[in-house]
Order: sequence, then C-alpha cells, then structure tokens
Amino acid sequence: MTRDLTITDVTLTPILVADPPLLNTAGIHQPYTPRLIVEVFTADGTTGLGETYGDTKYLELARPLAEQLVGRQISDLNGLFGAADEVAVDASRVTGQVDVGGLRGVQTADKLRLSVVSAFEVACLDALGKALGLPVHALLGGKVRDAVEYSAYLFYKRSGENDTWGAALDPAGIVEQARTFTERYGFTSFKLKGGVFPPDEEVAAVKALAAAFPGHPLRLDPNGAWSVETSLKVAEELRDVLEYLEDPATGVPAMAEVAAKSGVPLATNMCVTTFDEIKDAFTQGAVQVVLSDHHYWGGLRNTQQLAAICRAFGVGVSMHSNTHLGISLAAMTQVAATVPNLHHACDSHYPWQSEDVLTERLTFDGGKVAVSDAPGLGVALDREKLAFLHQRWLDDDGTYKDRDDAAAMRLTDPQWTTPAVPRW
Ligand code: GKR
Ligand code: MG
Repeated sequence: MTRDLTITDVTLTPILVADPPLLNTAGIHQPYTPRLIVEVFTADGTTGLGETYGDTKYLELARPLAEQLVGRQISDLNGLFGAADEVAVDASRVTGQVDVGGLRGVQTADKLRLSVVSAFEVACLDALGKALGLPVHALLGGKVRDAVEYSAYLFYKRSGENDTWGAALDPAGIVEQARTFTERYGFTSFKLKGGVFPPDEEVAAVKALAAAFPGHPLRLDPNGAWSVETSLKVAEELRDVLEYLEDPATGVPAMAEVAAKSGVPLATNMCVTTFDEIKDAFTQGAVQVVLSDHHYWGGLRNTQQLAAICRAFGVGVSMHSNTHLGISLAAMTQVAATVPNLHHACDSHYPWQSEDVLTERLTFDGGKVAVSDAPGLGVALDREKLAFLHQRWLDDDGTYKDRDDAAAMRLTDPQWTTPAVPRW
C-alpha cells in the first residue's frame, strides 16, 4: 500500500520552560525560557516532532514557513530549505554583531532562518522515520555507535525558584555540583561555563575539579569574555588539565593568536557558526574543535556535512548546547550516532531542565544516551504537558517570551548591562 506522506498541517506551539538561575557572562537565566515545538501532520496520519528556540524573532519566521510546508512531501527536505530561503527576515532582528545575549556567535538573517528550518527538518525526518519504520539515524546513513557520550555542563549559579540544585559560586560549590552530576547521570567529562567571575577564580575552580576528578576531561568556556593576554595566562595555568579551552576570546584573529601562542586546543560555538565562517577560521588555525549545533547550523544533514569538512581539515567536532528539551536531545543523539569523527563528549543542558513535553524523559546512563532504534526520533509527545507549558506562555505578559539574561541580572543588580568584550 502506498502511503500518502503529503504534509496536511503544521502546528507551532510556543512554550515557556522552567530554568534554574545559571550564570554566564551576559547575566543570568530567567526562571522561564521560551522554546518552540513544531509538529508536522501528513495525509495518512503520520506525525513528526521538532524543537527550536522560541523567542519572538524565531516565531515570526516559523509562522510563514509552516504555511509553505502544506502540500509538500515530508521527504522533500531540499525543497524545505528552498522554501526557507524565500521567507523574509525582518532586518531589525539582524544585528550582524556577536549575539552577546545568546552567546552563539554573530547573528545573521541566514542563521535565524536555519535555526527555524532545522526544527522543521527534524520534524519531517521524525515523521518519515515513523512512516518507514526506521530510526532517524538510518535515514542519515546509519549509526556508528550505540550510545552518545555527553559531558556534565557545570554552571556557577544562584539558588532560585525553579531549582533543586542550590547555589554554586566558588570552587567548592562547582566540585559539589560536579559530584551531583556524576552521581545522578554518570558523566565523566566536565565543562564549566566561565566568563562569570575574574579568571583567577575560574582557574581555581578548574584546578579544584582536576584534583577531585584526576584524569577526567575538563573544559572551560567564558564565551569570548577574555582578551588574548588573559586567555594566554589561563591557558598556561590550565594546560595540563584541559581537554580544550572553549571560546576564550572573541573573533577569529584573537582565537588564532591564542591557539598559536598557547598550543592549547581551542573549541568554538561562537566564531565558526556557519559554513561561510569555516575557511577563514580553519586556514588561520583559530579552532581545533568545532561545536556543532543542529539548531543554528540548519539541521541534522548540515551537521553531518560540517563533520565531513572538519574531518577533511583535521579539526575535531563535537556538539554545543543551549537550553533544550528532550526532542532536541533525541535529535542530537540520532545525528551524533552517525558522525564517525565525534571524539569529544557533547554538551547538553538537559539535566538542568526539570520539565519536558515528552511522555518519558530521556536518560543518561554512564554519561551516555542510548541511541534509539525505534522509528523516527523514538520519542512521544505528552499533550497535557505541552498544553500546560503553552498556557504558561499565553499567560506571560512578555517578561519571558524573549530570553534576556541581562534583564534577569538587573533584578538583583540594577546597574547591570551586558559586558563589553573583552571583559577581562
Ligand atoms: O546557557 O548560559 C547558557 C550558555 O552560556 C549558552 O547560552 C551558550 O550558548 O552553552 C553555550 C555555550 O557553550 O557557549
Ligand atoms: Mg560555548
């Protein structure tokens, strides 16, 4: 029997998800953060799920794109990307500058479009997999591993309303947080979000982690907050314990200078965030590991293409994360399972998210997520949970509909503005 996999409907459900008060160089996470859940429906009753950023600028693009999908085949992914190119981006949404608040590199119209179309691509692949009885990894060429390793994503943090973790504001607090991550999820590598306190304090925290977890891979990521000089000092202090230093300084020339003078491997999710940025950064030796993110690189197939380019240049590849739910973790795991040259544990914020829209949460065992062989992404939507989180979004007066870490910081520090870089 031939199935009719024509898209008949696409629904977009913006939600607000509880988020603990995690600190970064831009400020602090708000108690609720926006995400967008995408569902595609086909003529034969198959459905597919995707998830991406839920701030207004993404919703504005998602709505016209959703309309263009109706009548297309779920397998027409190239057509989907063509349709996305046609969606106009409001110029006022594009700064062309480093997106300091979002901490994920320069903001461009293409990147906004890709961050939206990626959720549709994932939803179409989920639906196609379900229709064919195949996991998404099989649609991407097949898995090369049965489980994907993630790292514990440590944050300096305050205690807050959506939070069972408590504060962590010094080396002892960070080590305690790392122990909790290890006990609960079995993680064996650790990344500390830096750029929060003066570099000496963050160096002390990484040294405390090295003493508590000897031989374990450690990373420090200040989101480009340091000068070249400061980056070199930190690299010198931590060279023996770091797996890599992530985005110590802002921009390719600064990263290239730090890499050349320190010899410590540098990773990025800020200076290489699009295919156009690769040539310059790779030829200057600015980065040794690219942290892919299927949301803003434009989906799972683009993530595979990025990994292939990295392989050709002898550059490592792993995965960046921003606040996300289980649909995205499932998508990350499916694509990561197909990338042969993925040699570093991926980042994930998922343990920080106490809420989800799935019937069953994904789990970490020994720091790894098992690669599902169930059709599609292998996850199911809980409509009651989705409705609850959507109602929160509807009830919000606009305070949380757009992520604003600096605004959240101003509640306790009225003079706070997003710091200019280099901050130290
Ligand atoms: O969640 O505060 C955060 C992170 O700082 C996030 O916004 C970054 O994009 O995790 C990210 C990173 O590795 O730079
Ligand atoms: Mg980073």
